[in-house]
Amino acid sequence: MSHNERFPASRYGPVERKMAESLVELESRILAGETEEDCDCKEGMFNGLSRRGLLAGGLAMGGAALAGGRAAAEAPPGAQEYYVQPDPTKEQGRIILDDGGYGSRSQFENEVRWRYPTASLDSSWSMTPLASGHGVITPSGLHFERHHGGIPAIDPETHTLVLHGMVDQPMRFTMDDLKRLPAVSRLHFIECSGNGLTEWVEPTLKTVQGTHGLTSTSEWTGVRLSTVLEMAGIQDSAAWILAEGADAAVMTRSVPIDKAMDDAILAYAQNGEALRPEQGYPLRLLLPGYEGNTHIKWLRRLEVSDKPFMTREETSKYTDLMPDGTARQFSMEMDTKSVITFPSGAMKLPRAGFYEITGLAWSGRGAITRVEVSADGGQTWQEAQLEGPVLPKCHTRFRLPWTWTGEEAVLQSRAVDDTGSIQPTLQELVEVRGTKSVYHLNAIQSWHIAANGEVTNVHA
Ligand SMILES: Nc1nc2c(c(=O)[nH]1)N[C@H]1C(S)=C(S)[C@@H](COP(=O)(O)O)O[C@H]1N2
Ligand SMILES: [Mo]
Repeated sequence: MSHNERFPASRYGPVERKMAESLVELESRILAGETEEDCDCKEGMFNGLSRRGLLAGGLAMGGAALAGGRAAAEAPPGAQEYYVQPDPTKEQGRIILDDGGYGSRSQFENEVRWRYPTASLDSSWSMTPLASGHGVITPSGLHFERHHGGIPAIDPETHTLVLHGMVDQPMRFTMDDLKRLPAVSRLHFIECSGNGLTEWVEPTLKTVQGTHGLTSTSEWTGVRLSTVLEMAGIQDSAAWILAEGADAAVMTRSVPIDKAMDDAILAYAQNGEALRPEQGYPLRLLLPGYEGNTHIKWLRRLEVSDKPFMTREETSKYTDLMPDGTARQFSMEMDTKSVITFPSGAMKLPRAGFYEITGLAWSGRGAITRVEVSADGGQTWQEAQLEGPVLPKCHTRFRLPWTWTGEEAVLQSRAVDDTGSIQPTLQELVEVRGTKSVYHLNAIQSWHIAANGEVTNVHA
């Protein structure tokens, strides 16, 4: 199928199409790297990146992975190359704090985020390698990214958050002011509503990193937004609040005041340490379950109002054109969704026999109550086991023991949340949403297992 049919102009604007096309190219280049002669993973289930594939990925990232004096580039990003003892019981291991005291991952682990190869390096995405993840927490260094104007370096000593508009007492907070207030720590996913946008018309990207990698989960720590709103005193007619970032994009979104008073967090920490710069250091807005775009990073201003602000990101962008020509606006809550991460696209099952099928399920409206798995393309379903604790608006790990007979199979997962919302098939979703929008694809994902064990992305 040509890219024009795959990304038809009725659904994809020129920007989305270009982005989707280049992502397809990038993924195939990275996968091609794996077949180079230095790859020892051809027969492996997980089809990890070869070092060469990694370099290709690194170059696509604008050489970033090669910068910083690591000329030899022996160890993968985030790792250091150490001497490997032939028998580690016969000599001392390396000395403590050799790495300066922060630590690094094993030199044998090499998964990295992929960047959507957009035209510019500062307005871009990167995607979480979901296939190699464990449990529900995304390592901070692998959290997906979406930046509209690059990643600013902000000094927390001078950064402030201004709160004004329809409040009794306008306020300005330093980071120290915020850190004195009562804090909460919560696990929540963030998902970009563009996650899966290449997949509407035909199965397009080959890996789960490509099809689903714009969602990640962290433990976020910060002050509840309701705490500072109560301090400032919001006026009776207050209904919306504008959040503004301090990046070059000056990203702005309007948030309903009920959400702001409910579970919104002014987050300054992620997975037990300060936010990563990529995630909005020193301060970001966390709106559990809402589409990623609303989680304003590098947060510097909040303005309370009686109406939404109709910013660019909630009018020309992040709206969904419906079949009747009207647009859904403020489609905030991320829909119930799940995906099998093992086995998933571009892997190869070595032989028939036992495997544990596993994946992630999540809903922006509440907690996952049930995930069912099918191995026959949706004809029969079996309930998977949910790994507890099952938290609201958070990735939930599911598992199901499976014996592969060695015959062709189509694996699918279908999630249900505690509002009763059931993950739809792609056909059901298109019947409701039509063919004119690219955001909010939460359809059931299908992975085809061929008789030789190869796993591919299909529409079933
Ligand atoms: N200031 C600012 N906030 C922002 C953005 C941005 O470009 N600038 N991108 C948004 C989008 S579209 C998404 S999906 C999330 C991504 O958050 P992450 O990069 O931490 O994964 O941040 C949102 N917040
Ligand atoms: Mo996004």
